[in-house]
Amino acid sequence: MSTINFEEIFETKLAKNEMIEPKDWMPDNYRKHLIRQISQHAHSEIVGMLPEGNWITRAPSLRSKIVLLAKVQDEGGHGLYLYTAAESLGISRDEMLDALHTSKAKYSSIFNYPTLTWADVAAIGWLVDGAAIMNQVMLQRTSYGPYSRAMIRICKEESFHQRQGYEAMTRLAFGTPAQKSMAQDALNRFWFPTLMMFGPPDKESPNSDNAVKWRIKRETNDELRQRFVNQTVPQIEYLGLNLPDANIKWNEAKNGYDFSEPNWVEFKNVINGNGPCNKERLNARVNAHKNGEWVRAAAAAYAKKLDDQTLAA
Ligand code: BYC
Repeated sequence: MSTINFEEIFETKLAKNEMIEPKDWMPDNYRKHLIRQISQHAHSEIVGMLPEGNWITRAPSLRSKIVLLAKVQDEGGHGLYLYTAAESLGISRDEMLDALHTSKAKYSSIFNYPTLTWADVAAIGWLVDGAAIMNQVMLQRTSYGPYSRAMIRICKEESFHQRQGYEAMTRLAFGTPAQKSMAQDALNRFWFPTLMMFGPPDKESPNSDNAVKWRIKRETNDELRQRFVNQTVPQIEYLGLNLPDANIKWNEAKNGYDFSEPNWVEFKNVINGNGPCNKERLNARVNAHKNGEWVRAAAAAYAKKLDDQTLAA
């Protein structure tokens, strides 16, 4: 009797660019890697609602308020698709939220920086969502089916988010001198934290080898960071703003821009809980979870009532 070689089937699917689905056999480390990445991605979306949510009541016009409200709601939705994708790997929502609330799980470093002015909201849309798309376009073709499908929908919405930010930045950059200087200040403060979103340099990225081998990532942290800089520098020039890094210079030989490395010591501090807003962000999430307890209890009681009625019928 022949035995089924599950590992071989898994490897063959990867080699043929086929998706791995929840009921397929997969190596334990592949499952763990995905749970880590997808749950942290979900946490990033819901923590990412906070810095911009802070500006909904202070948006400068009714139009910008409606657009920002829609964007922040989309981010809540992205978190939900991603939690559901992670649940299909055998972890519960409660376990994931507990890991976030006890700082065992990370979320994107960028959301630990404050949004001091309306231009920061514009910079988040333009730069942060721009960087997120750069990474997520690649993730649409990631090897795990539910993650890939979630990313296809998320990317469509992220393009609108990036446009929203670029439009707001354009208004400021071509506005009064005071607006232009607000735009410049936001660019200066968000530039390096945005470059950090792509993760540490490849040579210091412990998860990249497996991620590339398993086709979870199709491009490395450094490759995506370089592409982001190449795409964004002409936009800065179009906006008439000063480059936020004196070392940005076109390099013909590599067909891309040279630029300074972000401060990786600062990055490590931020991802280890010591950034400017880490405590504030985590407290906001923990309190929101506590305040939502009655909603979860009511939903569970209602679901039980429906089940009891079905059994009784
Ligand atoms: N921040 O080996 P590495 C959005 C951690 S939200 C914090 O390179 P990997 C939006 C990394 O987790 C979109 N931690 O890791 C929402 C690892 O630690 P652990 C967010 C970071 O996984 C609202 C360690 O450093 N996007 O768009 O191969 C409003 C070593 O790193 C960061 C995603 O989540 C960081 N920046 O690569 C607006 C995309 N970078 O986990 C916008 C999905 C690294 O071993 N995630 N670390 O303890 C990914 O693509 C990858 O996980 C990363 C890191 C590129 C982020």
